[in-house]
Amino acid sequence: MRQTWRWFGPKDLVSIDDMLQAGVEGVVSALHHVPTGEIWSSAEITRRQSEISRMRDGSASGLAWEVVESLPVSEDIKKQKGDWRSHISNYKHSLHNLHAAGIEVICYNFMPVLDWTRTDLAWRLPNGATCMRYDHTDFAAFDIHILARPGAAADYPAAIADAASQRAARMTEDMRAALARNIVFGLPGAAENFTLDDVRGHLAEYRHITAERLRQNLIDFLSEVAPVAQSLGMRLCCHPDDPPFPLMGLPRIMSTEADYQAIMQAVDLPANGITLCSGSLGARPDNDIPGMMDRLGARVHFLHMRNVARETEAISGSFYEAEHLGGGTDMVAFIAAVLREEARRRTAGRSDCNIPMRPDHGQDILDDLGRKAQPGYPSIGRLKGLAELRGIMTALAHPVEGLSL
Ligand code: DNO
Repeated sequence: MRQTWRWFGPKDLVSIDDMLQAGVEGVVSALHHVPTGEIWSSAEITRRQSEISRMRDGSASGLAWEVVESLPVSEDIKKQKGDWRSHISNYKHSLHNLHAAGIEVICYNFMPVLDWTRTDLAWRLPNGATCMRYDHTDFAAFDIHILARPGAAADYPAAIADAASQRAARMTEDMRAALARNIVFGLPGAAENFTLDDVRGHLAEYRHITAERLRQNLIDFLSEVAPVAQSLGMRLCCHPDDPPFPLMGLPRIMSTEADYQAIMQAVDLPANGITLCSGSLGARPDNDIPGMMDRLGARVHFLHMRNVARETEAISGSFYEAEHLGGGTDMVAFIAAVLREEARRRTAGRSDCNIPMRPDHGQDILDDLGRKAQPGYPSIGRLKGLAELRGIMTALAHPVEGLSL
């Protein structure tokens, strides 16, 4: 596995030096300032590469931009409206420019309107650390009473809708504003920052888009871009829905193993691949992450390693972001499955037998607290996660374990 780290660019509180000291081998980044749908120019790509290549004192870092997360897919492409055809052609153009710069792995997602979302960005744990949390009742309170989406109450079990009404009635204006901000105003890496009215407008446009339609739109997009990626030797990898269930009445189509299987089969090219995010997928009780790695591994081009603790067995339910080795996913089994896949690739002579992984998210601990880094992306919490994951990787690959890789 290639140990990578997400870097949001020069404004990131984590420096290139910090990443090196954390033992990072490669960098995951994106041109967040380029509006979604526009071409990523060679000049902008080169600028980011040179920012990554230098330490604070100007010496060479030895680090390179290895994974794009994300080259975002526009709402127009997802809905097949407006400028979608020119956005697809711009997407291909960006792929060419990234290829010319030597970058091969491209992550994206196909979540309608909202990218990843949480209701609480700094939930206090008993030890004083904080983490992100998704509370389904709070989300329902937002959906039914703050966004006031017509018909929203019917999308929740009666007990959740009732509890949401009681909670909403007790919320002050400040609490309502904070909840709305957490949910829709864009977490790090999200392609858009929406207002409530923007969201209402988008929801109206999705009224006639069923899950089947959205899946077809993804297939149409991939039928155009995956052959380009394939011919350039690049690997596209779709990030799962986070959380992995429908929100605000919108379809979500990359939430389960069956979802991935359908898309992999529909555009059956190695370049049409997967970002296996154990944290996103792990929020559903019916997703078996090590099993998915075993069964879909040949197409997994990027790994997000993170854990969540589910608070209910319901498919749509509350969860919080646990420590990397805590929570519901068996990380040792997951990492063992990745190592088996890498061994298969080595035997097959594949050049991509070192799959990039990054420690995804982290709890805010120690000096992270009060530092106001990007939500979910503290330096020490992630460093702890990476160190723990690296320990497992090292142990499982060690000959004394007798694991013949
Ligand atoms: C959250 C991230 C997401 C992810 C995009 C991929 O921490 O995993 O922002 O980058 O959904 O397109």
